[in-house]
Amino acid sequence: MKSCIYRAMGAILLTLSAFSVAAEGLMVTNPWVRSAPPNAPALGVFMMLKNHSDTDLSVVDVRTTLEVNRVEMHRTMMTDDVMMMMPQELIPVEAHSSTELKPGSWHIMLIEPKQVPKMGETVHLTLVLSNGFEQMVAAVVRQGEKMKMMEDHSHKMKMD
Ligand SMILES: [Cu+2]
Repeated sequence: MKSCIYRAMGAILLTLSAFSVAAEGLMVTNPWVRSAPPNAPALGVFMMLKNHSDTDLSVVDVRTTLEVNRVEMHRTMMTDDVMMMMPQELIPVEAHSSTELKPGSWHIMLIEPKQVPKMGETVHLTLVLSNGFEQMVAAVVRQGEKMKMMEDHSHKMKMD
């Protein structure tokens, strides 16, 4: 009798975990890469990340099929009246919350692309999440708003 109940509970737990698989990732909307001249030293990638789960998540690593020197996660912040891009260990997306990667804020940076993709081309990225889930994102190259020329990433900051 007892084992029967346990078995039933086990079945319910299995069902629940099967359902939660769908919620392991983040909802990604409007991923895009800012178009850049062919000799650009770095490319900015932006998107909206939504976490509909009950668990705080974060992006802990980013890979791309584009040939680049490396991929970094950045946050542009105002320090002593100067806009600076600071490399980040992760991009947090709290439970039932969202984090927008946008110019002047959080963003992903593709450093030293061997070949800069053209307008309209797609860049494939993999977001590695804190729960081990890996999420594919296809970001289209398009023109950024003309604001914030300072955002165009001179990358003179210290990288350690
Ligand atoms: Cu940057």
